[in-house]
Amino acid sequence: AETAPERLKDRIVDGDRKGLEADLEEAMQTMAPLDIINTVLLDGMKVVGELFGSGKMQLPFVLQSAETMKTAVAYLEPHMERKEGQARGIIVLATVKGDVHDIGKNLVDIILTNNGYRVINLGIKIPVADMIEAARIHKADAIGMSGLLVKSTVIMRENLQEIARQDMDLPVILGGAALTRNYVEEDCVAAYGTTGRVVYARDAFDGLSLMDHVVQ
Ligand code: B1M
Repeated sequence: AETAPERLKDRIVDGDRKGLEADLEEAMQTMAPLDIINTVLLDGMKVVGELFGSGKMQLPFVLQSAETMKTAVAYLEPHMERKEGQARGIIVLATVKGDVHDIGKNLVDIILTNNGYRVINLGIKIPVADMIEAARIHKADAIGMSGLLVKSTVIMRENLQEIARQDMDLPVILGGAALTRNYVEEDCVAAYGTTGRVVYARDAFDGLSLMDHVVQ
């Protein structure tokens, strides 16, 4: 490929980390780090998803791509603009039980952190009890759940029922590729029993504006 962004996209698809940093440096001469992630790198992951979904790519190679993506994001992160000042709010963030996908969740973490929020990132495969406990301990303003499997959308709805059962009335932000706005706004809202307290984030920026909205 000719340009650094084109090479970076190929690197994600091929899971090729050799020379990654040089290409990232070159791309940063003309693009902001976040734009590199959102256009170039996520474009590459999209191709990976399509190849995997159609059986043209095997799981170990998907893992290589994911590792390359993570390395690239980690390299770019210190170069991102960060809003200083008082913490604007606290969110407990987790990938739900049974789900290991964390690239999207970690992007949400970076974007919220860079915009003044304190993020308690619990990691992957997190049972709802752990989210509830962390929210209590840290006096969180919101809980954010991520999950990419269809199965995870069901878990999210169950988690909401459990949070409601615990008499917690925190806003919850849901995100991940298998979710639809309709599912969140109908089924999940019904499960939680409160309107306007469960919201759907299409992407990480949506997560930020929702956080700005729920924490006032
Ligand atoms: Co998996 N995987 N995977 N995978 N994987 C998908 C999700 C899949 C759609 C691929 C496919 O078939 N086309 C498919 C799910 C099918 C389904 O459920 N219907 C799938 C499968 C089947 C599996 C396994 C079951 C495969 C197997 O073992 N046979 C297995 C599951 C293991 C488990 O979880 N128990 C598995 C494993 C893996 C890897 C480990 C190899 C790797 C993950 C590595 C990692 O994350 N550390 C992996 C990957 C990389 C993918 C794809 C290719 C890419 C996911 C990704 O990182 N995208 C994925 C294909 C796809 O999604 N179409 C796929 C980039 C990321 C930035 O996007 O996370 O969606 P995303 O985040 C977005 C938004 O959704 C949103 O913001 C981000 C963008 O700004 N967002 C939030 C996400 N969370 C949010 C939270 C918020 C707000 C916004 O607030 C709280």
